Amino acid sequence: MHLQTFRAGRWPLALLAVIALALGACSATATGTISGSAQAPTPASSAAAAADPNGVKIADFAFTPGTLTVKVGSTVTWTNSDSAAHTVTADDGSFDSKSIAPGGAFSHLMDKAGTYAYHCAIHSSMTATVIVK
Ligand SMILES: [Cu+2]
Repeated sequence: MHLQTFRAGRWPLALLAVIALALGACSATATGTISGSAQAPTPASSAAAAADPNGVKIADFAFTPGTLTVKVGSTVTWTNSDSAAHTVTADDGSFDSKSIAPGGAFSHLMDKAGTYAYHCAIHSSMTATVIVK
């Protein structure tokens, strides 16, 4: 008598557990669908952050920009994105990077106003200018 009552009381609990599991599975699926569609394409902000106003890119045997204007006290960084080694050599000898390997970089502090023409000592056709104001 007592055992039968005990067992009868257990069954609804088991059913509730099954229902709860089923509901849990349903809500989990719904949540997954929502978060999946909420993954909107994120704007490529890294491209804007990579733009250095005092940077010169070396690529395709050329300095870009060909003329860079910076303020006195700026550090200019040349990045060699080419497949060949290059140099950043001031025509007046005020700075010289020596050979910059592909993927390498060279920085120089522009602490005096002036117009600095420079070239690549390896490839004489590569010329550019930094104007320091
Ligand atoms: Cu070069």
